[in-house]
Amino acid sequence: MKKIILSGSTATGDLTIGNYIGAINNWKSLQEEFDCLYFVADLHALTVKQDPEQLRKRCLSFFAQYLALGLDPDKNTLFLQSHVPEHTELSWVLTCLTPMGNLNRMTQFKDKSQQHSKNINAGLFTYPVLMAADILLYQADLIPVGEDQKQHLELCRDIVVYFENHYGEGVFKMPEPYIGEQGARIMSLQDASKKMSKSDENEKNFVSIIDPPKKIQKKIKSAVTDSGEVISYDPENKAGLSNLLTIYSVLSKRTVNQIVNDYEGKMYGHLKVDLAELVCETLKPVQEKYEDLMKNEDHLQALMKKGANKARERASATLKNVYDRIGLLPR
Ligand code: ATP
Ligand code: LTN
Repeated sequence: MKKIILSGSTATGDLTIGNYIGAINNWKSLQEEFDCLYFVADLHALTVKQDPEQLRKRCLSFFAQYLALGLDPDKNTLFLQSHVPEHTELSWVLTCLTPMGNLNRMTQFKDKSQQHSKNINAGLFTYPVLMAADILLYQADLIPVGEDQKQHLELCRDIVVYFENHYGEGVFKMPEPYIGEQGARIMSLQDASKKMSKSDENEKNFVSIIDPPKKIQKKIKSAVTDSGEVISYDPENKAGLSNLLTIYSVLSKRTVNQIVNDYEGKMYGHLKVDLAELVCETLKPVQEKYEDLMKNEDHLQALMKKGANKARERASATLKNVYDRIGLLPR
């Protein structure tokens, strides 16, 4: 039996090369060895204000980008979170087991409620419980998530313990974080002290997967670096430059040292021009596939439906067990 992997990305903003390098590219490499479920977390997106028309478009676009980036719908279960109603059903059960105190400690809640101080809704607070439901429904063994999501995964593990203390064992599997080989964290292009984030208000901070080449060139060219002249990897003193070197290294599959050697005696500008070209080259086939996919919405809908059906089969089995265990009558 293959181990089960599950992960998702919230449907906010535009998928970036940070998401690609830090998440989706790794998801892709796992699809041969594991039983993988990847979804678009559209329900999680509702914790911030959304324009309905934009959200609809974005969900379709994210799904198409998953495919274009190489996630194979035959090898993986690819779906939209809202297409599997068991997520919200289990989420309610888990909400009733989760102490407020645990949620109060979540740093993402604290950060996001500062960012969205006019819309601190209850969903923002219970976000991690829905995430726990996402994971536990599928008996997932391993969860590839970035640093920022580790605390949520820890909470999910706590919830399993709370459930088992009250209702006994055997309903959920205890999930573990999956730490990939290259856990590269890509930083913002204008401020390398914070991570590249897809819902950043300033689009100069990130390169989106579907940015046209001209835009990519412009953004990389205007990436903030120090005023030095020697190309070297030094995240502390040359954070901006080091971030560009990291991106270069991951996309070219060469070590940072090799790249630094190649650029000996050259200026930052050279590196930027070459990096922009590399990013455009890497994204070119992805963008072509994406354009193709977006032309045929019916096909995308059909793939979504197929994925959701596959997911529901598994999710409903877990939910049935849960309802039975907690004393709800069969329907
Ligand atoms: P948002 O800005 O909307 O909060 P995000 O860019 O942080 O979004 P998520 O949806 O939270 O993206 O994350 C999707 C996946 O991408 C997660 O596994 C996360 O760890 C990874 N990821 C996000 N940003 C980066 C980054 N800059 N570098 C590496 N990995 C990243
Ligand atoms: N909160 C996650 C997205 C997400 C997720 C999940 C990741 C929602 N549910 C379940 C892993 C497993 C994020 O990365 N922002």
